[in-house]
Amino acid sequence: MASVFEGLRIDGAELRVVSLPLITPFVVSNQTMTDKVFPLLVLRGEGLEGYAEAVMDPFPDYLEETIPGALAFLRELILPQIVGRRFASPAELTALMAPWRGHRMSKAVVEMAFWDLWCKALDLPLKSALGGVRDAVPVGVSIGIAPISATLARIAVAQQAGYKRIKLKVAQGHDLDLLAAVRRDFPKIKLTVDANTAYGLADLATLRAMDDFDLDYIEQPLAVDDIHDHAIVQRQIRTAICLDESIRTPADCRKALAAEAARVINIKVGRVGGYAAARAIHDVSESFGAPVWCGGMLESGIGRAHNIHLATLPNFTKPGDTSSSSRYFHRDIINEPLEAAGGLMPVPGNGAGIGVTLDWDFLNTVTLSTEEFGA
Ligand code: OSB
Ligand code: MG
Repeated sequence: MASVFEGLRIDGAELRVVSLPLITPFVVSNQTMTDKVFPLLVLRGEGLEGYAEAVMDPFPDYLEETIPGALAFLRELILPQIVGRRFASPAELTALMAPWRGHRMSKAVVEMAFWDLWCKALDLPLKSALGGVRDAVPVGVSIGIAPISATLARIAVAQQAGYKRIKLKVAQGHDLDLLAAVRRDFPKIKLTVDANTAYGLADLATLRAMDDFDLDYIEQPLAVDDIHDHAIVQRQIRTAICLDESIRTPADCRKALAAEAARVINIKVGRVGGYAAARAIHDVSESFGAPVWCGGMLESGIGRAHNIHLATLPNFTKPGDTSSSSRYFHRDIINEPLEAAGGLMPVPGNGAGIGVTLDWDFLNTVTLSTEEFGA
């Protein structure tokens, strides 16, 4: 173990693309997903393995990054810089990648896999290394766009399972009637909506009408790059705005909260480029008195485990999107179940790192491509 104090050498890396069929296609305002396709990165060192999955989509639907772009960036630029090199801490790896602009989801998968590997070398749960304070995290569900009757049925199932909040995807024409029907059947549930940038200032009347439905927040109503217009809308509605896509850096978070463009922040470690940025955004939000919650990108068990560890930090006071793996997949690529009970998702594993292990045999059956780097 002494060698860890001199730094941990990354001996090799394995980069796969995995495709897992979704039980139910996921529909949001600007995309429909039938299979969850994602890059999976394994970093090797000290005879151990660190794992992470990347959250960019095949096409640039959610943000600009794409899987083909990420594979090129990882293969040609990042992995050749880090394989064979020794890092004293995850912070040293973050610093190496910091001068490169953008590519946050690609940088995140590398940093996250290294955190897992580093924690395993130190025999420390990831949650402890990050400064987490919980053994289980409160979770809700995110329900995609579907006919109102189907949505009501899915809410009933999630309610019975004990989830602590229901988030509904909304878009123009799939909003006020939906909310009226949901509130008629479920007057008391904790309810939020996520527009994934579907609205503009011209929709102010619709957004204002959402005040009638006692929503905990409206997530990302306007464009990715529009903190200014979010502030205009926030001044004219009572319901809190929560920002997701618009917050990529701690500075974005500071500017949004200072401008009162939002009162709640969604943190996705992949969107913001890794744990260093995610923790800084957590801290900036706390300094403004703004609660945060952990978003999701329909991750497999590897990304889901990372999300759960992150959500143990103290200011993650609202339920996150990291619901049970069995809601998404018939079979996951990890050996351990990641299942919530009573709206609480236990932190996986008592051991080191992310606390879950790969089911390699099943993984091989859902792997589209594999590339090896180094030894
Ligand atoms: O905006 O939070 C989002 C899924 C894909 C892309 C964007 C988002 C989502 C979700 C799903 O809301 C959250 C989850 O269940 O993992
Ligand atoms: Mg969102």
